[in-house]
Amino acid sequence: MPEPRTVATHCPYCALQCGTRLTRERAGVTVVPTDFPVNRGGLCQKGWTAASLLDIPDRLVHPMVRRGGELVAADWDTALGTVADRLLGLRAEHGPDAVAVFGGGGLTNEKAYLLGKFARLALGTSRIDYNGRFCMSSAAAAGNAAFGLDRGLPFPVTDLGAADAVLLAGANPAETMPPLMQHLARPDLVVIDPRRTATAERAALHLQPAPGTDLALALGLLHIAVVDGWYDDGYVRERTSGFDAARQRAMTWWPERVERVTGVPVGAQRAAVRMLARAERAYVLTGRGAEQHSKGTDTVAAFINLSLALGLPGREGSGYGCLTGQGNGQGGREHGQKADQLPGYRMITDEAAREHVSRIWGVPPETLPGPGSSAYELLNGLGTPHGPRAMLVFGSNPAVSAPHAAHITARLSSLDFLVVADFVPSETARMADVVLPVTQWAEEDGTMTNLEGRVLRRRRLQNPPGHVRSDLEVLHGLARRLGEPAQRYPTAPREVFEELRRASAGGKADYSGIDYERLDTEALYWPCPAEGPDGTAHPGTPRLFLHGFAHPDGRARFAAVEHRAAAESVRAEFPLLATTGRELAQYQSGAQTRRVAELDAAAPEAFVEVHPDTAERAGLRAGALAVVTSARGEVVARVRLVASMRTDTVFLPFHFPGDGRANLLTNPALDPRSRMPEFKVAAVRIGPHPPPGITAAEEVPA
Ligand SMILES: Nc1nc2c(c(=O)[nH]1)N[C@H]1C(S)=C(S)[C@@H](COP(=O)(O)OP(=O)(O)OC[C@H]3O[C@@H](n4cnc5c(=O)[nH]c(N)nc54)[C@H](O)[C@@H]3O)O[C@H]1N2
Ligand SMILES: Nc1nc2c(c(=O)[nH]1)N[C@H]1C(S)=C(S)[C@@H](COP(=O)(O)OP(=O)(O)OC[C@H]3O[C@@H](n4cnc5c(=O)[nH]c(N)nc54)[C@H](O)[C@@H]3O)O[C@H]1N2
Ligand code: SF4
Ligand SMILES: [Mo]
Repeated sequence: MPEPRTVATHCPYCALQCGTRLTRERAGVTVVPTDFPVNRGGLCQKGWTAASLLDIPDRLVHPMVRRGGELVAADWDTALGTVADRLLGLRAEHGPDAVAVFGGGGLTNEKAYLLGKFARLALGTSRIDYNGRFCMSSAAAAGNAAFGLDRGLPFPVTDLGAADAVLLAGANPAETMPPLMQHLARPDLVVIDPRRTATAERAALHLQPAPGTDLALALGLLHIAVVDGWYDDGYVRERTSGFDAARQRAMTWWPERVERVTGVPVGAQRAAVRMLARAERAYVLTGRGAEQHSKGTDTVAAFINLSLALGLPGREGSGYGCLTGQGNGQGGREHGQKADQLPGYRMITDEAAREHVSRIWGVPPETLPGPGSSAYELLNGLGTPHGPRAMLVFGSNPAVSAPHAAHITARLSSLDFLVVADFVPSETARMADVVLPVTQWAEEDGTMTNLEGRVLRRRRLQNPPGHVRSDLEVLHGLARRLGEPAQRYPTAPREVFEELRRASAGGKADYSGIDYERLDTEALYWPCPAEGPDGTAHPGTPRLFLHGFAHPDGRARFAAVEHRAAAESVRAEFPLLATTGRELAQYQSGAQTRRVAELDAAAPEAFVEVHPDTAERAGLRAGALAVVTSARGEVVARVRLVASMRTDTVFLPFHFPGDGRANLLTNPALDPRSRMPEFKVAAVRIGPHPPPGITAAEEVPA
């Protein structure tokens, strides 16, 4: 295919999807930011250096098949033939659910859609889920319950700039979405984070609760709003239901009790409510810090309750939102790679939804399998007597990013057959029996849906190296070899999108009015049905809920939630709480960013943030290696002394492999509704590495 010299596209990484322009120069590809609304000419260090991904030295350029224990180069026919033979064999022996699929929120809408279709039709398996389950599923569950619809931000990011106050609960955008901070320059920020992050540094007020106590804190803030008379009585009566039950729960969370449980002083609690309530326009936003808990759904619900009591959601210039994470974290959850969903954000158990989607797919509705199990449950079942015998991974690196990582790595090893499609030899790819090399962002077309629910074009700048194929071509090739009609799996992204439009029509996430041409010139947010009210093209929906919430009665619902402790508490053996998260220069499991020289230099290894007093008690000094141990495993990380840390808490980023994997510690306790694991709370102890008395030369974590 001819290669354009320059294209307007978007960053390959996070959900902000900053606008960029790529140009091929003699010296290589350059990236410059565009004046796109979310980033307005800004980019973070990852975005600026993204072109390095296009010529990383260990890029996967040909398929590989394991022979005699080693992965060796193979041609596509051999690789795809091997996969099809093994899958057909396992299916014949153990039934269709013997094959599982694990997807990712970095996949384009087209890939996510075709992957869901491939799993249900070509494999006939119910066992498909994706890494978004580890990301914003708690916010999705709480948002659906409260508003009848889940779209990360129900308003454009640029609206934040006009607010007077913004509460950020468990989000650190100064490191995770730096260009977003320009939209938060004007509002007074209230930041809830156990750490004094770069974001907290810029806040008017920083509340520093113990990890896992936000639910008590949010109940306490609602208590103050009610008792001090800050709540919006008219809004509550006209636009919501369930206030009385929620208020009753909050009544038992008086400020002194909240201070005892969370560590947040009464005065700071009052100041936070006052700041939000006095603001003409205000927003409550949650991030992974509030969500990645075994009670993440209830915690988000409690923050939504607060926002409803203050009359924010569905009002111009105010609202509640969740900051989604991955590049297509939003779209990736709408088109059928979630265990319980079909395209258009339809539920797989809904008869009408099955009818609609199966008609588009040209199969009888009863061919569609039912709901499968959630990401962690899926991984936890691999290789067990009734679990999957084989798995295909597209767009995730669970060997590093799944909780209780040593256990999950063992489960991956117990599979009869593992297939990974990736463009780098990730830790998971290196465990595979077949590795399929695929195109990346600048080598493909497609669409992504950003954190605002705005659908964006990803544009191809150049052809891939070597024998690389696109994910769509891989799915096509496999489906054919599994006996599916070839035309059922188009390889042209535009063609897949045209089908996705029809499959999503009438669903909650309706894309039927969107096409590639419109996206070239218009800003389109879903839902965007085929026709507007007056028969003209629908303009899309930048702001949801202004005229009512998505429940049949148009009202938002308070949730009567109660605080509960994290699944694990400190005890003599494990006297500290470990929490985990991100740093600016690394992305997720690090599979991509650890391969970019500038990012690797900026953030080369696992570290643990510790308060100086805690470090002293543990015999640790700055820059030395520590071993952090939980009931599940131990991690080796370099000590950073941070005077603003809570003395009962340590923090580790999860971007590093080997014995620096923070997920060796994390607790896979699941939220009962969202099935989100408790990434943010584990009971641990910390000590020097190697332990005192052993004088081995200091090892650097791998
Ligand atoms: N640099 C970088 N940027 C990224 C990513 C990346 O890997 N690297 N990933 C992208 C993705 S997929 C996502 S999901 C987003 C995530 O974006 P964020 O949600 O901002 O990221 P985290 O660092 O996981 O968590 C945010 C904060 O939660 C705090 N926290 C920990 N425990 C608790 C708690 O119990 N309560 C509260 N209130 N806070 C707590 C942590 O200290 C941390 O500062 O970032 C996206 N952007
Ligand atoms: N301890 C702890 N663990 C966490 C979290 C935490 O806060 N703490 N956060 C969780 C969250 S929010 C998330 S989102 C997950 C993310 O964790 P992962 O799912 O591991 O995410 P990535 O590291 O982005 O892995 C994506 C992989 O897919 C590849 N890839 C990228 N694009 C494509 C594509 O288009 N096609 C194919 N085939 N491959 C592609 C990349 O090269 C990479 O190897 O981690 C979770 N794990
Ligand atoms: S904030 Fe996100 S989208 Fe923007 S440049 Fe950084 S990683 Fe890319
Ligand atoms: Mo995420």
